[in-house]
Amino acid sequence: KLFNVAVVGATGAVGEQILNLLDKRNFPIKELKLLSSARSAGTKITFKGQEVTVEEAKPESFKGIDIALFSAGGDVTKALAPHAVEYGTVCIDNTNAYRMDPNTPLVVPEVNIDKVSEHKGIIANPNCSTIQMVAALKPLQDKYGINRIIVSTYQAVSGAGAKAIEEMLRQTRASLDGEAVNPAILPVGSLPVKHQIAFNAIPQIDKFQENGYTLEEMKMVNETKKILDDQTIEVTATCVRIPVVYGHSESVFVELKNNYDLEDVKQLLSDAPGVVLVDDPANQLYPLATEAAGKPEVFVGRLRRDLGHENGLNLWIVSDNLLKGAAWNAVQIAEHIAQA
Ligand code: 11C
Repeated sequence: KLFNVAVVGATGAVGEQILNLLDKRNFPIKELKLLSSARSAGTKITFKGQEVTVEEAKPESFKGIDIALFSAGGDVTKALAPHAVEYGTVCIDNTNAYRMDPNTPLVVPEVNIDKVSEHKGIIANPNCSTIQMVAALKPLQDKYGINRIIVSTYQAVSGAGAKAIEEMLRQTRASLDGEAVNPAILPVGSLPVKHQIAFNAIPQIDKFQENGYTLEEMKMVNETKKILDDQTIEVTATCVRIPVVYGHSESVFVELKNNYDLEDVKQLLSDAPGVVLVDDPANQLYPLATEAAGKPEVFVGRLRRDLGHENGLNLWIVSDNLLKGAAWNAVQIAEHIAQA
């Protein structure tokens, strides 16, 4: 069977990766519609040798569309996805708009693909930093149970969009040349205060919430509990932006419910779908953002038994935030729907 597919946000950093993957995976497309804001409409994109003109996304754009992949920001999803659902389109949404909606499945295929069948028109793709963490922790949850997670992230600028990449590169050159860095985008484009990202680490990703955590940190807390389907798991997150272009890295402490065998944990992670164990300290092998960039898997290493907590385990988790963290996870869901 072939499908009419729409990509909303086709000109953005994630949209570009979605198109690459639909092409590479030979997704069974009958007709491809590329949609964007009015600003980017008219852009021409070549897909499988054919030029497709990007159209402004409107409610009626979804008539006849079977599957729509949204990555144009939460406001766009909120404005358009309900109309798409009325036309019978299945929406796979990369934004934060519906993730915590109890009627919307929040899906990481390696963890909870069965939830897709419960959808009522919209399936949410989790935040990038959550996806890679739960993909690695799921096999440990299944075998040993999880009480608690403490995570600190080292997130790439591409998570904040193409303009943040440009800003980091521009500031790096300016700084090396002894010129002013003039921060303009990070940490949050819509907030008045900006900070230098070149040669820096900014402990703020997205806006602060009333509880003192940032929205990115609260996404990790709430989405993790929903995806791992256990509201009792305690999650503490500190999310930090660093001057890396592609690939989020995470230092994770996980307290398991039961005593574990470290060699068994390594075996579980070696066997886990979509996970690659890179853990050979003797040869200085561990996951690196530069190695994970461009690859679809989640890389895990630096496995160590905690020195204080008997059931504590420390690990380092790295993945390409635009691929498994966004586009690839969404295309995996789309493939699942197409095969159903
Ligand atoms: C970042 N995690 O690195 C964010 C980007 O909710 O999908 C993805 C935001 C989201 O800045």
